[in-house]
Amino acid sequence: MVEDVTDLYREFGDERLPPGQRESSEFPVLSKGGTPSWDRETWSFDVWGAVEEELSLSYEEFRDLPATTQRQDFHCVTGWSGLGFEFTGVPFTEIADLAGVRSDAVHVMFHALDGYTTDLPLSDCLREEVLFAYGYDGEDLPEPHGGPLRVVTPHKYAYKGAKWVDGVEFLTEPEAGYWEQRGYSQTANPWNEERYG
Ligand SMILES: Nc1nc2c(c(=O)[nH]1)N[C@H]1C(S)=C(S)[C@@H](COP(=O)(O)O)O[C@H]1N2
Ligand SMILES: [Mo]
Repeated sequence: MVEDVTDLYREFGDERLPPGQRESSEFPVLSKGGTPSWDRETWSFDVWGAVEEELSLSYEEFRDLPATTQRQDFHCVTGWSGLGFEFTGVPFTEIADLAGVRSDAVHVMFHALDGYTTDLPLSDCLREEVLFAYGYDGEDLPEPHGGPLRVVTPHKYAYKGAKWVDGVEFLTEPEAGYWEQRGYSQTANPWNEERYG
């Protein structure tokens, strides 16, 4: 079953397409560097920081977690939006529940295989549409798009969705990720055009 969350824009604005965005029929690849390689045997997904129990899950263990398939929009800060992409993955809330987020956690840093990081307030992560996605259009997520695992954040500009994600750090105070240190917005709400911090 595919859950359609393309109406989430109603929480933020009147138009599905955020201001200053144009619809793209393609799904372009945008990375700061090349596509990193990974090894199914040694890959692990780690959760640490302000949690009751730190996690380290193998690829198989991660794939055994409860998953969902959603139709979502995708808004790149450079101005293109993809409408109605289908992603399959594990909800952020599932990981948060497994690790037990401590009451002093307020912020989250995502870590990726290419050294990329991106941060969000915890409340922006604890939403049903924030997924650790391993599937796209019913197939394994292509590696240039972040396979084996990426984050999707349809309520935010897409730089908040770390491709090749393999770590989540819960923080007791905000820290800035890769683009956020270089002037991009920490909150990144497309309907408020929060492109720069
Ligand atoms: N690990 C990692 N994640 C990343 C990036 C990156 O360079 N490295 N680029 C970000 C940016 S700016 C965008 S727009 C989206 C692009 O995702 P796509 O290549 O699947 O379109 O990934 C985001 N996540
Ligand atoms: Mo981007």
